[in-house]
Amino acid sequence: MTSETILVPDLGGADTVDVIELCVAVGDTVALEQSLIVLESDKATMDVPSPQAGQVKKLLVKEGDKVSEGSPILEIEKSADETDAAEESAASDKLDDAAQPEENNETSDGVEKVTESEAVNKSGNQTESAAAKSPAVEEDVLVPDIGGADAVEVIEVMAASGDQLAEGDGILVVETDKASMELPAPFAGELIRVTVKVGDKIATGDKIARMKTMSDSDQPDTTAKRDEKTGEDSAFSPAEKGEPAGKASSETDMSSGTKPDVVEAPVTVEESDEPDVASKIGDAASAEVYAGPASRALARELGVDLRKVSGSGPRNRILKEDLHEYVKSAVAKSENAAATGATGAGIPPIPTVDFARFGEIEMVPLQKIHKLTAANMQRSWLNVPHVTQFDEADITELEAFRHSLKAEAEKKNSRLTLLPFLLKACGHALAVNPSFNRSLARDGEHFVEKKYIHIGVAVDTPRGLVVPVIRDVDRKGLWQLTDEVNEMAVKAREGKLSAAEMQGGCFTISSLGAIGGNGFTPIVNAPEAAILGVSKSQIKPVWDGAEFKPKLMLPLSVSYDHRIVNGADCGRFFTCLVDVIADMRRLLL
Ligand code: CAO
Repeated sequence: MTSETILVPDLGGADTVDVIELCVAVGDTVALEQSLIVLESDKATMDVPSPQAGQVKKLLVKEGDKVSEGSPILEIEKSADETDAAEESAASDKLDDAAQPEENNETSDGVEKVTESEAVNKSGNQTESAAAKSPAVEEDVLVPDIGGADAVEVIEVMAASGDQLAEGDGILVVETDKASMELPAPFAGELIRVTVKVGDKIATGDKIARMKTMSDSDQPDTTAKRDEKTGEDSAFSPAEKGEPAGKASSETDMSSGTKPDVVEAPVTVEESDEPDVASKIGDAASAEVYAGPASRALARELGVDLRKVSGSGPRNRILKEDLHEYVKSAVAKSENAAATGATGAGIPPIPTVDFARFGEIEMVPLQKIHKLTAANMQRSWLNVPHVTQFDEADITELEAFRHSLKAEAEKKNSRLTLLPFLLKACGHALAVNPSFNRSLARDGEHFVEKKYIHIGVAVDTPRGLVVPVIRDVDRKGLWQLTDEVNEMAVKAREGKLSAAEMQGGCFTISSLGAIGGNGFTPIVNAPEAAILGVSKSQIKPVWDGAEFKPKLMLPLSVSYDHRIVNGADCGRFFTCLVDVIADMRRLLL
């Protein structure tokens, strides 16, 4: 095993650059071409990939350091395989050299070496020929040498038909697995059309656009335009050196012969009236995306749209930390929205309306109880597959019985309403139909069947809706239930209920009987299995088999969680309930 010091490669003309990111630490095992550090000049970044596999022995730079070509970056201890391969390769190079001492245009890995003039000719991005162009000559713009990458993906189209481009202005942004780069206009002129779209794969020599050259007098002030866009010249920008984009990569030769990743410049997507271009670049027109290959790779992995991320690096460069922050805050936002019921996950939000446009409005703040109710309702509505069944109970005899007890209740300083009777009837129906006294276990594998019967009662208060729970309903007599309901209703209206008094319910009764209505569909108070809605009783003609008789009928509705109980279960529960309400003597059976 041998150690090797990795040096800063050719920086494409930049004197000194900043080390802005260390991608590895001492002891890390790195693969060939794995990013070691990220360098940055005034407006471009570059990953330096490892020229060999091995283990990082020593870091010779830290973030914030200034380095230049040839500066030592780190020491790598080559793996045994690497060392053997390198020795074999060196031996074979010696043999090859002996056979072909000169004019060898290929590197040992078969990549063609391209000289500057050859690159210009091959790429078709002939800056020199553009300079000599006569006015208004149309010419295809081809993909320049992109540093050995087979095919790269077009990720952004930056210019639109009719744009007047200065030499070096970006037309496209392309991306490989590890790097992205702008493909610039090879000469100043008018962009006639872009012939590729986002998602296309393109390679060196492919046509990407057609441009019309301009006479010297028509040429925009390139320097001024460049300054406006990025602040100043890029030390890394191949276009500004009169070279095809990506040439810095193709010509950069590290000590090992491995090329650094393609230079990356900030990408400015400008607004355009051109509809096809607008759709290509998405809604975030004019957004600036300035991120290194490592951040871009992470963004892809996390599924983050970089245009939505604010960069905290120099000149707003998007760092990996920014992506982590973005994801963290997105998760928090969505959880918060779900908790307050503002919007459900994946549910399209209700459009915002400027109500004041239509008349006078007042902003009434939500109390905590409103927020909690909204969140609970939303959670239940979204999670529980609701079904509601309706029926009517004949309460003629029950009401007669209740009224007969009124005087007795008054003596007890109590108020006997219909509700304690309904509690008693529900307690019985739940005991007889235990599937209604279940909840779904969190593991999704079990029902939790409760051996107690605690029933919540929805109470309308000036602050909002609360649901105190009456415990062991099946074991309590009517007078005790009456007292407890009255006491809970008073506490609820005075805002004196404790949290414990609102917990542990198995089933809920929501009575709007004193208020009115023929029927309604109550929302299950999840994780309970069902809820009873009580509406206003009315005298109705009921056929008894021989004649119509006036009966006091109580409209009832039962909403249930169809994951816990099915329609037949509800039919049985409901029949049991209606029967016992109609004749309370059944409680004795
Ligand atoms: N049909 C016709 N009249 C009825 C009735 C019904 N189903 N239920 C009650 N009444 C009338 C009767 O006249 C009764 O007086 P008498 O006992 O003297 O006959 C009177 O209303 C009693 O009403 P109440 O509201 O004082 O007492 P209650 O026990 O019926 O109800 C409570 C108590 C706390 C449930 C109720 O006050 C309440 O807050 N209900 C609202 C619940 C609610 O908001 N549900 C909706 C939840 S989802 O938004």
